[in-house]
Amino acid sequence: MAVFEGNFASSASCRFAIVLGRFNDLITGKLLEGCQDCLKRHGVDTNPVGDQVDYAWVPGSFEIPLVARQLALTGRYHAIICLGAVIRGQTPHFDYVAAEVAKGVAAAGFQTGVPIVFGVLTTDTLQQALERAGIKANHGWDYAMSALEMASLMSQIHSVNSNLPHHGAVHPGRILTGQPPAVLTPEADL
Ligand code: INI
Repeated sequence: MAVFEGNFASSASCRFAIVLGRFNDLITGKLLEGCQDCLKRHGVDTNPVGDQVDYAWVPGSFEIPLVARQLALTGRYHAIICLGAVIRGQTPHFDYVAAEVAKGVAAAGFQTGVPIVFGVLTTDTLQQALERAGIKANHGWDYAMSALEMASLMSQIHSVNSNLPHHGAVHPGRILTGQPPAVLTPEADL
C-alpha cells in the first residue's frame, strides 16, 4: 500500500490559474501579492505572459465558482486558486455571497477533479480582512501553499491511477475538445 503526500519540489512543471474578485480589491490585491510571492519562491513563473499561471478577474466573489469551474474544465491546470474578500456589512448580502462562493468552489472541485483552493476571506470588518491580507499575515501565501501541495498530491494519485479507465475527472495538461478524456498516462503527470 502507499502513503500519498504532496510535496513542494515539483512546482516547476505545474500550471495554475488564479481567479480573483475585484470587489474589495484593496484586500484581494494584497492576497494576490502574497500568493504570487509564495509561488515564485517555489519556482513558479507567475508572469501572466509566461506558461505557468493564468489570471481571471471577476466582479466579485459570487462569480468566482463559475469561472473556476470553466477554467478547471479546460484540463489545463494542476490547481486553481480562488481569491476573494467578503466583508460583513449592514445587509444580509454578506451571508448570501459567502455561502454561495464557499459551496460553489467546493462543487467546482468535486465536479472537475481539479483542486480548487478556497482563498476567500470572510470577515466581520475591513480591519480583520487587512490583518489577514498583509498587516499581520498574508493568507495569500497559505492559499498558494495549499495549491502547490494539492497539485503534487493529485498528480501522484493520477499517476498511480494511470492504468485504470478514467472516471470523469478532468486531467491537467489535457485541453478538452469535446472528446471524453482518454486513459491517463504517467507521462502526462508530473
Ligand atoms: N463581493 C465580494 O467579493 N465581497 C463582498 O463583501 C461583497 N458584498 O458584501 O456585497 C460582494 N458582493 C458582490 C458579489 O460578489 C457579486 O459580484 C454581485 O452580487 C454581482 O453578482
